[in-house]
Amino acid sequence: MNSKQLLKKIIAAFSCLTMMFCSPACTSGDKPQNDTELLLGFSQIGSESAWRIGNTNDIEKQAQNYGISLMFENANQNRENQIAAIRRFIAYKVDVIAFSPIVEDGWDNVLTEAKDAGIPVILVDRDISTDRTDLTACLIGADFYNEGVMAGEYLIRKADALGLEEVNIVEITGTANSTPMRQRQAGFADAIASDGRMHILESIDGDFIKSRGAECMRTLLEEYGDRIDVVYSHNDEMTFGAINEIEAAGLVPGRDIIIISIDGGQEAIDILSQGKINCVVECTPMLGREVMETAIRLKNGEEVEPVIHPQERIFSDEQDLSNIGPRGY
Ligand code: GYE
Repeated sequence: MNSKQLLKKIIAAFSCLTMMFCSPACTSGDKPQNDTELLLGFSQIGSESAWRIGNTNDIEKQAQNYGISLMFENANQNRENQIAAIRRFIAYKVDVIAFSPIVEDGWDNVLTEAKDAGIPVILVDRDISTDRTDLTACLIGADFYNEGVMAGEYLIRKADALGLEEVNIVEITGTANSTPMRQRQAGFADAIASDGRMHILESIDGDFIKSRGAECMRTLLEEYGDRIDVVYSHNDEMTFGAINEIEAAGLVPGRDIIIISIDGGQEAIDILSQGKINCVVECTPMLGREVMETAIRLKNGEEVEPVIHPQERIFSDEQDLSNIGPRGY
């Protein structure tokens, strides 16, 4: 038995064990038909948010559903760990590599190694920046620019509804040089650009992490005090951190300060329903099914779509929020 066969046996045995201990909620109803034997290496960014954990759970669940052996690596928010994981996938001769690049730059070398080894690569969730067009097969992830646009358009409607003449915004951004950070910023800025009432006082890096979101908000409140009309935060975790700080400063989030978030996990929807968040733009982490379908197609040498965006919506205080189903993350 060579090392790849051994690895597949170990992963299969482990999958059986997890299946035995899994609650009924882990098993999904209709099992997809798949006869393709496949070892998929997946490098995840980390566990920084409910979104990320939901994404990991979905990838694991769908790999099991499709009978795909998964070699899963968590990089703990570190690009070098991701590069090392991809090198391990190449050494193990996985059939397909999928990964969510924490930042956009720095991937050319390792992806050239994957290409030379003949292993197709799927970008999941985030994009890379490169002059090469032949290093990856496709991108499966959200349209972050459009999410920013939806956030900006909501704010214009809200300012109209409240009759605001001047709107001072602070922006708490995600991980610097990551695709969602760059595109959520650009989409929002473009959407409000021609509205003379809108002023971005400051954009500050919260790294998609709750504690950083809180720190950023503390700094912003010290600097601008009650001049702040709006917080636009690039993910739910940073929003939660910011809300705690706003309340600690004696202000009422959702009323004294308009709060706009992105992701739409269960906790954010609950807080939206309580009125402490005004708008949440959905970003779905449920990308597992597309990833598995695409990996199978690549293994079989079939063509795949270069970019696949899931459908996304907006939740806000403009709507009846009583019938939003469980979010699953
Ligand atoms: O919004 C955030 C996560 O890349 C879309 O990363 C993802 C973002 C998501 O940590 O919560």
